[in-house]
Amino acid sequence: MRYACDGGKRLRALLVYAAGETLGLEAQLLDAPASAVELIHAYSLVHDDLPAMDDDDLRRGRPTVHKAYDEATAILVGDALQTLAFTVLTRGAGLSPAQKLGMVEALAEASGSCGMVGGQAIDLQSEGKNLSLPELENLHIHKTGALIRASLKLACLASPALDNAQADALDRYGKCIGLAFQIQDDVLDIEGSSEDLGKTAGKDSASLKSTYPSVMGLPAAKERAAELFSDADKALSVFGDSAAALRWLAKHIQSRNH
Ligand code: GRG
Repeated sequence: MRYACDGGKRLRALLVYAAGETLGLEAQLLDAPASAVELIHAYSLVHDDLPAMDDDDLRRGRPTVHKAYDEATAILVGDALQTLAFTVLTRGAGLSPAQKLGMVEALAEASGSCGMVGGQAIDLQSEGKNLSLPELENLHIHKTGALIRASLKLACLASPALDNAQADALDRYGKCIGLAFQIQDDVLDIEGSSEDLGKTAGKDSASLKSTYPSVMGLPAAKERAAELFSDADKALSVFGDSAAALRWLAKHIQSRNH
């Protein structure tokens, strides 16, 4: 489990903390939700890499968990990381029982069949098919976007005085960032210096998947990502300077090369 959690950009945790800063929350309140969302993310990567799914040999520049250990261990590691996420949430310091319950519900919803797992199922069913743009967008809204969006929601749930305009703005930012992140991931697979570039070389599943560049062409995919980053920035206008960390994160994601 420690091996699976090593490394990574910690993007989802950073989103929780940055949204918390925007809402004027103490960082300590966000330790549990930030850890929980990263644990779910780590579990999803371990299972996504399994031979029955994407069958990848490398993750974060090292052998995947089933390569470093074995397949049965990787399944159990994913299972245990997932349940640990909810244990961590229930023990969140400074959060009321109602806040913890809300967070458990939000994270479960985003991770399960209506969120990330649902997206992964659509992804598996889509292999070898040419998806339309709305179909591809729907896949990624669930597979990658749901957890990114949940990161913002977890921060909202830690706030005692949140108004609807703030909640809507953070949700819009999360939606835009989630999709833009995925488009950029597809673009980096083609032209970036991704640390995992080539990890799927020779694996059938990688070449059978629709991507933003394959569906709309590389220039249009880059344009769509830029548009989404700009929409994310606009969504933050209600916060003024207090959203500086979220603006910085969006810029950082936009300029990443892995
Ligand atoms: C197996 C239930 C289940 C779900 C898997 C999220 C997911 C669903 C699979 C990941 C597949 C993948 C590589 C998608 C591309 C975009 C993405 C989510 C990349 C990994 O996230 P990063 O870049 O990873 O935030 P790090 O390593 O930085 O944490």
